[in-house]
This record gives sequence, C-alpha cells and structure tokens, in this order.
Amino acid sequence: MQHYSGFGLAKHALSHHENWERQWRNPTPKKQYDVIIVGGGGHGLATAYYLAKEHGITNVAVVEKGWLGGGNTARNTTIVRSNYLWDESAALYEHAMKLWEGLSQDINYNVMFSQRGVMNLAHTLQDMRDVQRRVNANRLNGIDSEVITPERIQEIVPIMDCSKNARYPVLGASWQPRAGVARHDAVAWGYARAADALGVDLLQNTEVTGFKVRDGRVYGVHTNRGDIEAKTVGCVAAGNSGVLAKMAGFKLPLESHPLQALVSEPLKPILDTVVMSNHVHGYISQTDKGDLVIGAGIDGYNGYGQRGSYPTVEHTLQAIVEMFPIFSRVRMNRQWGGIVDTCPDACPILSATPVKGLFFNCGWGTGGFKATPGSGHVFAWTLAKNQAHPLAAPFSIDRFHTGALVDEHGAAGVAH
Ligand code: FAD
Ligand code: PYC
Repeated sequence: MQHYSGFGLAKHALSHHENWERQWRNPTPKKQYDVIIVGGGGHGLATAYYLAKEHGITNVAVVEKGWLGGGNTARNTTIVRSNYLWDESAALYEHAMKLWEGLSQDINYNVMFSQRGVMNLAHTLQDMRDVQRRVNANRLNGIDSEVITPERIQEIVPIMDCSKNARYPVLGASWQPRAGVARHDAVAWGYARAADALGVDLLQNTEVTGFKVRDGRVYGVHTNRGDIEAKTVGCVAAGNSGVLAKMAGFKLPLESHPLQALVSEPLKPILDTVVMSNHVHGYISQTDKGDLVIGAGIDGYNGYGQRGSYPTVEHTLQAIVEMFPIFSRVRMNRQWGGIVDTCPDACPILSATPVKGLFFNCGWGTGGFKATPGSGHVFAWTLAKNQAHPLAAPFSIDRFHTGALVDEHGAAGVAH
C-alpha cells in the first residue's frame, strides 16, 4: 500500500499539482511490440499488467483512443459479486473475486474494495424460485451465497419498505456477504501504474482505425499516430468491440446499448450494503462520500452515445422511491451513460478469432467491472500461450455455432 507520513501529506496538500510525480510515462509509440492491447479500460490494463507480471512479456503497448479508464470502467456503479448460476461463469467471476481480495496489495494501490454484501431481491414467486436455484448452484460451487427472508432483509436494511402491501413486495433475496463495491478509477489507475512500472507503454489519445492483416494473420494496427506492429493483438474495447471486429473483417454477436446511472447529493451514512432488484430495474448503494449511486436497466435502443435518457431515469427513480420512501426528497446531482456490449446469452467473449493472432475480450455487457482482475488474468494467459485459458474456454465465439450458450440473464443483475 502507498503510505504517506503526516509530513508527506502536508507537503502534497501545499504543493501545486503540476509538481506531483507522474503515475505513468507518456511514451512515444514504438514501431513494434510483442503484444498490442486495444483499449485502456480496466480489462485492457489488467491484461497488460498480468502479461508483464506473470508471463514476463513486457514489450506491450496499451492503445487507448481517449484517456485511461474513461470508458465503462469509470462510468460503472462498481458492484462486485460472483453469484452467477452456471459453473462456467461462476468459476470465472469467483476467480476474479479471489483476485479482488488481494488486489490493493498486489498492485500497491488502494482500490477501496469494500466487501459490504450485495442482495438481489425477489418480488414474485418466480423470482424466489430463481433466487433459490441460483443460491443452491452457488453453494455447490463453494461461493458464499444464501437465501434470506424479508425479516433478515429488514434487519440488514431497516430503511427499505418490506411491508406486505408495498407495490413491490419483498419476498426474499439472495445475499452474498463477500460481494461489495470498489473504487472504479483507482482500479484503472492502479493497474496502469503497475503495468507502466513493469515496462508497458500506455498510449493515450491513440485510436485504432484498422488492422494490418496479411494471409489471414494480424501483424499490427493502423492508428491516428501511425502504424504499430505486433504479431499478437488483443481487443478489449467494450461497447466499441463490434466496430473493431468489422474493421478486422468479421462480425461478433454483440449489440451496443447505452446503460446509465446517476448519483445523488451526499447524505449522512444510511445504507451500508448494496441492494439490487432486477425485477423493478433499480439498484442502489451509498459511497463513502455519501452519494447514493443508483442504476437502471439498459436503454432499449442500440446506440453509441455515452449518455442517459429521461424515461429510464424516471422509471428507475420511481422504483427506488417505492422501495425506499425515505429517499423521495433526495436531489440527484449527476447522470451519465456508458456503452455496453451485450451478447445473446449475457456472457462475455474471451476468444481467438478468424484472424490468426487477433483475440477479443468483450461482451461483458452490464456486468464486467466485477470481472476486471479475472478477465485480465485469464486473457493475459490466453495471449501469452496462444491457447484458451481453461476458465476462458467456455466463452469462445465457437459457442454461437455449437449452441453451447451459457445463459446468465437471470444473474446479470440488470435487465436486458
Ligand atoms: P472500458 O472501460 O469501456 O474500456 C474500453 C476502452 O476501449 C475505452 O477506454 C475506449 O475508449 C477504448 N477504445 C474503444 N475503441 C477504441 C479504438 N478504436 N482504439 C483505441 N481504444 C479504443 N459492471 C459490474 O460488474 N458492476 C456494476 O455495477 C456495473 N455497473 C455499470 C453501470 C454503468 C452505467 C455501465 C455503463 C456499466 C456498468 N458495468 C458494471 C459494466 C462495466 O462497466 C463494464 O463491463 C466494464 O467496465 C468493461 O470494462 P472494459 O475495460 O472492458 O471497458
Ligand atoms: O452486474 O452486478 C452487476 C451490475 C450492477 C449494476 C450494473 N451491473
């Protein structure tokens, strides 16, 4: 962890920020690297870090069209949990959870991982059956998960309306105590600083505009700052993945949709866990600063605009106020959107592609923040060995030909 003495803190508080030490270099792109990662979000940066740290591959560039972490990584509502239904996805998200538990120490950066518990509410008998089935499956996979009653929910969250005649009666919930939240931009910055320290070049304001492909094999990318060569290219571009696949000459089964969130004015601490309701399209938590962080279902329209829409805001806030009447007079401060790339089975793609040497890590849709360390870890392994990591293998694009889909709509947490 980074420690400052009282003197160090005072020195930084009084100095001008332009004198602060830079967290990473601002290198000029080299002509050639061993590996290029397209996309400097959490997943891309984590991939670069594990390539360098675990596989000794340090001649790596992360090519980012904007700024590091400026995509969904710093637009998400930071819920981290691993309570997925199917063995394949539960294994992948639980792998990530274990890495989260040691991440601040590993990258020497406080990502403020707070295991404050996450509950997924059930409002109908069918919801309850789904919760029970998922919790049973979680437990068989060694994941901490339990079904809790309305009485227990009321104990954990006294401010929720759990009365029998509520518009959305609360019949129970799944509860994962090890789940929680983390500080999103710290995750990007921490991985960036750690990767840079191992020699990775982080190239911001560098947009990939095409791929250099010859005889069915990739050998580099075209960018707005010139061509860069590499025999291995990993694309980790979230909502823009479909656009990049098109540049490479193939299609991926992805749809890009805006997903939005909003934060309130800061309040005194009143909610110390995370409450999600897929059924009513609303979820809520409170930051350490006091803001309520509130999210919604995806916007039904496809699009690439990183902004929200009033109907979704209205629908979500109606649901939140029904569940938490105490918040009816809280003012909202800000609202924003990110572009999520959703697959037909609500699961990611971690895969080789029809172009040799070109790999995609995408399709995390509404739920990839929680996977950041795990995704980077298994994708780095896949790129380093040119072979799918066992945890990544079920998420190959082949599943859309074979039909071996891993349907996680029920565990996705956000309606889409
Ligand atoms: P990003 O952070 O989007 O990074 C991709 C990067 O690629 C971007 O920085 C982009 O600029 C860059 N890029 C794109 N095209 C190019 C190009 N041509 N050249 C160079 N660079 C390019 N997940 C959870 O687990 N929990 C949550 O609570 C949660 N809440 C969410 C709430 C909202 C409002 C949103 C929008 C998403 C939420 N998610 C959540 C999903 C999560 O944010 C994403 O799945 C995850 O952050 C994806 O990370 P990433 O690194 O793959 O993508
Ligand atoms: O995947 O848990 C999740 C999530 C919550 C909000 C958005 N995604």
